[in-house]
Amino acid sequence: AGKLVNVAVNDKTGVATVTMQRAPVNSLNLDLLNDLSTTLTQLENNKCRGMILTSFSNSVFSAGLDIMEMYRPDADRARSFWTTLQETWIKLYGTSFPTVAAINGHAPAGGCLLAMSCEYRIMLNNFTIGLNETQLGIVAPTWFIATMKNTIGFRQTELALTQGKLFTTNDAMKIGLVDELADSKEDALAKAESFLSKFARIPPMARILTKQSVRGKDIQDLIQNQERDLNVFMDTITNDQVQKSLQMYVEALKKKKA
Ligand code: CO8
Repeated sequence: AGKLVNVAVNDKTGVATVTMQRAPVNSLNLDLLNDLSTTLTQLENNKCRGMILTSFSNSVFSAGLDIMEMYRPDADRARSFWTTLQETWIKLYGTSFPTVAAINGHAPAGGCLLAMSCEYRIMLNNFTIGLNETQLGIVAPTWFIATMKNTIGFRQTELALTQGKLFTTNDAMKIGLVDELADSKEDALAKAESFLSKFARIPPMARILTKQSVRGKDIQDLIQNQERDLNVFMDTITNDQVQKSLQMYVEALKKKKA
């Protein structure tokens, strides 16, 4: 992989634990996305049996997209940033191996997207998760929305997205955004292994084709509209009003500390 992602493979089960490790909050910049994307390709090539996605941090799973990639951006870098995000999602959403997110901290926006792109979510108590884009003055991309609809349904998605709602672990559990609770990271990892072990008894080809059949349409939608989606992103982040919102958001994040 790369230095921002650690991959540990369990020799007995063939399950890979993929740990994002970009301090302090795993915000998804171009480098972390590149490492995630490369990792997914490597796991695919090495016939991985299952993947657990988690974080090095004990308070943040991922803070979502790195706002600094969108704030006063360099156009070329912003284009490759967004293209890499699209490609990472296309790979993660469509992996041939089963995937679980062990959400051991907050998972706003892009962090929630990563978690929802896995097939199963186990979350520790007292954290938050959701697509809060509208709170930042931006509209969640169509494929973020599709991923959420596929996870919690149309009604809950509409309610959550229009408010930019971040759910507590318990509330996320109630609406099915999270499948299982865990008391600690160790507990979450054990529960993830247990979920993945169910597939030992399922014919792999039937499992893979079923997953493709369930998720394929939304992946194809993005592949067919990749350029248009990139242009929407570029138009959004070069909009003055959006830049003002991002500036206020960046300042609020910094002020929180003082
Ligand atoms: N990007 C860049 N830097 C960040 C981000 C981020 N997303 N989140 C936090 N940081 C920085 C903080 O500014 C702070 O920096 P510094 O140390 O220089 O002051 C440092 O990371 C640590 O942050 P906190 O002190 O806030 O850490 P906490 O542990 O107290 O809180 C949280 C962690 C809860 C994750 C909190 O940092 C937070 O809420 N972050 C913002 C999360 C967020 O709203 N992300 C949205 C990103 S947008 C996105 O993912 C989708 C955009 C889609 C674009 C579509 C366009 C068309």
